[in-house]
Amino acid sequence: MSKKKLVFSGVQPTGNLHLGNYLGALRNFVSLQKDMDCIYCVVDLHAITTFQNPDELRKNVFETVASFIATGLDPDNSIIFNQSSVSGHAELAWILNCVSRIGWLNRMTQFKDKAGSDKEKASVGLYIYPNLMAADILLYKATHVPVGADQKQHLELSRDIAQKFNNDFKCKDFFPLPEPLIPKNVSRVMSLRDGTKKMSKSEESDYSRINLRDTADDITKKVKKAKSDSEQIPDNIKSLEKKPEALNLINIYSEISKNTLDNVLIEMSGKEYSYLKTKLAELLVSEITPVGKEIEKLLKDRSHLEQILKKGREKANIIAEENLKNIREKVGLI
Ligand code: AQP
Repeated sequence: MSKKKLVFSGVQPTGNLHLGNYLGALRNFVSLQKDMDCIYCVVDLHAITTFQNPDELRKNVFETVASFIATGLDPDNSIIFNQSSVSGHAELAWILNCVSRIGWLNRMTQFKDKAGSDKEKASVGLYIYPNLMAADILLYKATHVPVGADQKQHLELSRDIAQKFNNDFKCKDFFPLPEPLIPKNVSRVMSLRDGTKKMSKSEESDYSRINLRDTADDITKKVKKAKSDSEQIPDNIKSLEKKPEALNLINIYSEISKNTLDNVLIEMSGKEYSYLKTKLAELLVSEITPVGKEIEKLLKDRSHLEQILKKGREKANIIAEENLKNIREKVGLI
């Protein structure tokens, strides 16, 4: 690790990665590798904040690594590993549990969303999840964190925790305050069935999302069935404000075609959504299905994926141990 800026980000191994993960995170991860040192982590400790079947979890860890590689992450260039294999994450999380404030956690909207109406029954892990996320980032003193907009609040909390640690232990600038790197246009890819909810692995209906492993047929069918609008496509974005599903399709099309929203509206205005859907499905098939095929190929060689994780874990552990030594000293732990 030589360059000054350091990127850290994680993805939960909770199932098939989807277009939201791809546009909100993975595509960004890949482009950052060129200019910065990057650490990409399969965050299995985050995954178990909600119950995971152990066999499924193991399978999903490998699938997430395969998805990283298939989208273009280079294990010789970036550090790729699974969170639980570097024990420093859990150790620093404990220290940060003692720095973070209950009032701060009470404001986290993701906990409210994920815990649902019966918060008393949610795991303690789910509640303190943002402290573990802060530990993930600060363990490496990462300066930049590429995430989707859904993680912005957690990242702000990580900054608050870093700042409080630096103040409490009188070590100004010890932890850098990590900057979020949030994609501008599609920071939040929405469900194809309900444009007010984000596209998510845990959403019950598979028709709500495009998975990276979907076949061309699946993708075409899902796009065709996606909710849109009965009116023609307007020539301005304001008219789409109350039509979240239609806006979502336009946003995805703009991102996948690498065209601005204004240009997309010039191209599409006055046309039916079925026209947009046909074009969108074609683009998605050509961008996503090669990734899916690569994932399938990589999954056939488990030992190769294990090697990637092993190499990543060793490199991550060196940085983590070095930083932890200083952290323990600051806190007064012997
Ligand atoms: N819909 C989305 N739009 C944009 N970005 C997204 N991300 C996730 N969903 C979208 C970004 O992908 C990265 C990895 O996310 P994650 O899988 O670790 O956790 P998540 O945000 O909780 O994703 P899911 O799909 O909703 O998982 P489940 O259903 O298991 O909770 C993050 O950078 C995230 O912002």
